[in-house]
Amino acid sequence: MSVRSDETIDVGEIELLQAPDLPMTADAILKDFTHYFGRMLGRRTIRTKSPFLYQAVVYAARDRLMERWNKTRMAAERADTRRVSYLSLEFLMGRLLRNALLNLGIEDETNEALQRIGLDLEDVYDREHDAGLGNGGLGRLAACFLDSCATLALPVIGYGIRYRYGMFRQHLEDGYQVEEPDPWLREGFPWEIERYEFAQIVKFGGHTSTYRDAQGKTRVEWADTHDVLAIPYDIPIPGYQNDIVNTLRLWSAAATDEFDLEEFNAGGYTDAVASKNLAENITMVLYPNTATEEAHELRLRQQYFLASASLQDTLRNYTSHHGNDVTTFADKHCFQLNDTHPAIAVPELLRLLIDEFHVDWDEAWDITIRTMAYTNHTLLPEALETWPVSMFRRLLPRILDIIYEINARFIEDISHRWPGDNDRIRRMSLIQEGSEPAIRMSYLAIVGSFSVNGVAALHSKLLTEGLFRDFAELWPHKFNNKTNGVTQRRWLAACNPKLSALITEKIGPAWITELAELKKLEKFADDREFQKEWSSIKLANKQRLAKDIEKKTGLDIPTGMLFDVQVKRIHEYKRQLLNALHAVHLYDRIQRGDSADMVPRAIIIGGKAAPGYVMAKNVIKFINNVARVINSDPATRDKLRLIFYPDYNVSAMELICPAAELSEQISTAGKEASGTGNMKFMMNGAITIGTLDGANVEIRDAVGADNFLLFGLTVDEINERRGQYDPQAIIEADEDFHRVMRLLGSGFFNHFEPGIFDSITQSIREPSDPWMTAADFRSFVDTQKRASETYKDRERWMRMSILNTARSGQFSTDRTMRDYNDDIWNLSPIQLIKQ
Ligand code: 26Q
Repeated sequence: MSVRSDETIDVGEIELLQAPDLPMTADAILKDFTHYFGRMLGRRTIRTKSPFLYQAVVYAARDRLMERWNKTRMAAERADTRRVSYLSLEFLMGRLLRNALLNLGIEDETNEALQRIGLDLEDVYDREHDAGLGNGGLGRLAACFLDSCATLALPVIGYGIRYRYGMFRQHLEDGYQVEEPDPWLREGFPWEIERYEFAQIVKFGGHTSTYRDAQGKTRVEWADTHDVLAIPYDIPIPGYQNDIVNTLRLWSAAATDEFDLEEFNAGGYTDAVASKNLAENITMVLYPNTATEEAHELRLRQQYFLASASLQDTLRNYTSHHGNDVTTFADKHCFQLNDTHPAIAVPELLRLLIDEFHVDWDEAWDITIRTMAYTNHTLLPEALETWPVSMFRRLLPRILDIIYEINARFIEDISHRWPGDNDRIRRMSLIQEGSEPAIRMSYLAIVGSFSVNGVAALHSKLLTEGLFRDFAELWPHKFNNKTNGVTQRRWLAACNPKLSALITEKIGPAWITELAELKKLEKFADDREFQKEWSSIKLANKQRLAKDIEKKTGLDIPTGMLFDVQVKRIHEYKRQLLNALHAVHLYDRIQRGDSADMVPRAIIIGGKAAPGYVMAKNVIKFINNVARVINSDPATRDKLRLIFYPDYNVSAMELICPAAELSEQISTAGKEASGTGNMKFMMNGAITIGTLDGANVEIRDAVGADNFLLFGLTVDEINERRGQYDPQAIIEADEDFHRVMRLLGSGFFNHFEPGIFDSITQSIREPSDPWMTAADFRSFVDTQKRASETYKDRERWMRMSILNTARSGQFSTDRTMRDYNDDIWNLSPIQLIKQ
């Protein structure tokens, strides 16, 4: 034993946790709960609404995770196998408690423990704030991936940002969306462990200069930088009842020194302390998905902050095993880039290898392109990320040097392959020329990666034929598809306990880790008894949702109505507007007395609009105005409801998808990369009404054309139509459509707010409307009618519903992660050390 200069005592390495595992019994859980509530949190009286109640339950569960977490880390460290870092600016985790208990296998025990002291576990679940560190699909996908990787025992670590404010909360005022900050950390976040010992320094600003080192080699120095400290906070990610606990590591920014000494000496004490903010601002807030908006410098800082801290952390881990010899780095690590948001990791890895590890360019490049893999999530050209070169020069001069060097060498390669093809060079250059030259982040990601994938079969095909065609021609082997999925642990087992129990009763519990097992439900599709149970569970879930909606909006929905649901971010390409037009059409039918055989419907629409997306916000106002008219008209009471579900988030979806009967997946063909809500609905027995877009194509193939309500133009038809699209003519030729547009034009839904929907009606009548809403109106309305007709035939509908669940097996992220692992990552599962 020796005493070091910093007064800590070095006892060598002692392995703790040789103690036996904590018991997983109700007795032991209650004992621990009492300990945390009373002794650690220092509370005496139990009130149902108290956050401390929730916190104490988390600590009791966390202890049990912690043992497994340490063992998982120990096993991974000892085996020193290849691992993956999943880099993402977003992890939309939602709540963690229910999932943790389910995966630990102690939901019943915890429930029993709490019941003994008169508490209800459901109330405790409700006390948790959503960790809303993401915008939508891309962020939630990352969260589902982590659950599946832990369940498959794959050594994957998530790296992200610990935003102080996540996705904004949506309020409605007079039908308008109002954004409010989401202070999700205010009552503390008991899942995280601060790991100050792994803090990293990230550089910004300054300038670069070259010098010769002792060996006479030219080196680059990046000096006079403003440094920011990156502090990691770890969150445990348990696998399903397999004793594996992986890690989500979120970085938080802090000033490197408590205050800047120089400024302090110059007498600017307050300025010095205040400048801490500059550093800490970096992780203050999640940016909404408005890639079309002007570039925000702080967003670029976030991207570099995440990439640099995570890469340094990975290199630290690597060197602890292998010293400074990085030749095998690419064998040991792979970075999966969740869209281009962390693509700056490509030049950053080169910088670290060249400047810090003194590797020469060719070797550093070889390591980089054997290490990076890129996933694309969009087909919209306007959504491809670019950053002004001028911003890079100011913020990250060394990184800009490196990007220029990558581009110079890349262009050299192209001109060898296609001599004199200057147009191609201009098209493929990483730098977009113009009055404000900009870096094309997707091209940087493609050039720097060994794998580029889309997220559904159609999307991946369209990428190689369109946006990335030149690159696919150059490197066909890089391009591949990995169809998205969702984790059935959250999206069926946890959120739909009644259906889960019924399924398990019939086919056993294997589906929880092998979703393809659901196929075994097919044989019950025509079983009347089973259909009855299936239908009564759906009804119970509808009642649960109706209660929640009543609480949030004051509106009561008769649960006999067909629950017709569209929840997702509000975007023109997703065409919430088309859905609203259908609602107006149904209302019009009721008004004109054409509703005798109408199936009563509740149309539920929910989602957030990016704060700067004027058109999307107007669509929300439009839906709310139409809803107010419909819901307050006695003539429609028994036939039609339109509900805008406020503040849609992960926890809301957990109530919504088990209750949905009709799933609206109605994007303009060729615009939705995949969709994942479509999969959650299908898994819970909803029938899809959808276009041939994204993963809808694969959903329809899986469930069969008879069990999917297809409508609308295909990608090819949309493209053929462009240029000769005449929405006016379509409206004139269609009596129903004409009436709908006349209602809108007459100001029927905005009597006291003249003109507010002009931009909406104009967009529908616009020949250059990119979303071609009018083109699909007729086929949408007809197909909705087909849906209603089918719904009347209860047995037919139940059969379709059961078959949707039964055939959803391939849409598990377990399958997605196996695909990534087989084709891109090549990881061996973690083998826990038996004791
Ligand atoms: C970019 C630059 C600056 C600020 C924000 C952004 C930004 C942030 C988030 C751009 C896009 C996003 C999110 C995109 C997203 O969620 N895409 C969805 O990804 C899902 C998972 O693959 C797909 O299923 C959806 O089809 C796709 O829309």
